[in-house]
Amino acid sequence: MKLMYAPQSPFARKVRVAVIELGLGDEIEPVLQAVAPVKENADYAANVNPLRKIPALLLDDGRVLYDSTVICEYLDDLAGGGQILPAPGPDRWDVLTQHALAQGMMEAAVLVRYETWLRPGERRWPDYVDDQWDRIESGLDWFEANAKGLVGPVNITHVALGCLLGYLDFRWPDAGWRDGRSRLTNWSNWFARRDSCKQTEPHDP
Ligand SMILES: N[C@@H](CCC(=O)N[C@@H](CS)C(=O)NCC(=O)O)C(=O)O
Repeated sequence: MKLMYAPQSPFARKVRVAVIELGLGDEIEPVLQAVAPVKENADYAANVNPLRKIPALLLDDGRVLYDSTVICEYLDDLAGGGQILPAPGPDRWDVLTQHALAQGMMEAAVLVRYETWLRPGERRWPDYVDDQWDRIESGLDWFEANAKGLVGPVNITHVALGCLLGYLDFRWPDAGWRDGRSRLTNWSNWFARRDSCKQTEPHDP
């Protein structure tokens, strides 16, 4: 299987962390793929993902899977099921909802990145950027208040949250998300010690 990824992408990192946590490293060949809004990428759109986004997983039988959450579900199945996604039951809904929060924060962070790095200066909309940051801050507060629930075997919420926090450190090292959030900081230190985190540190290509 081929994983279309970029080393700075938090969504692609989610899949790369999941691959390592699930012990599937030998089955995946990473393939560097450059994508960005307003970048024409007709081949990729026609043959891989019409949305022109990474990550995408090319299966050996020719099928293509996207997005990161779908790929994580597929990999979880491949690893026997019930590994990073709980089996059906109340826990599953809690994990999926918390994952949706971490995923939404990641989407907000990538929107801020595009708005401040890609969009020409004269067309930027500071209120929009502030609003996205506000969503990220609210999510961080929620995880700080509920950090006790972040224990136990690694699941897809941990993977997404760890990648989001890593992306904040990578793009905005002075943003200070740790300030007043000691429980989330401790949790992040635990996640940072995992091999899956160390082997997938974000960097520009
Ligand atoms: N919901 C998607 C989001 C993926 C995504 O937005 N990836 C970014 C890179 S971090 C991308 O491909 N951006 C290119 C673009 O928006 O044109 C997922 O979970 O995989």
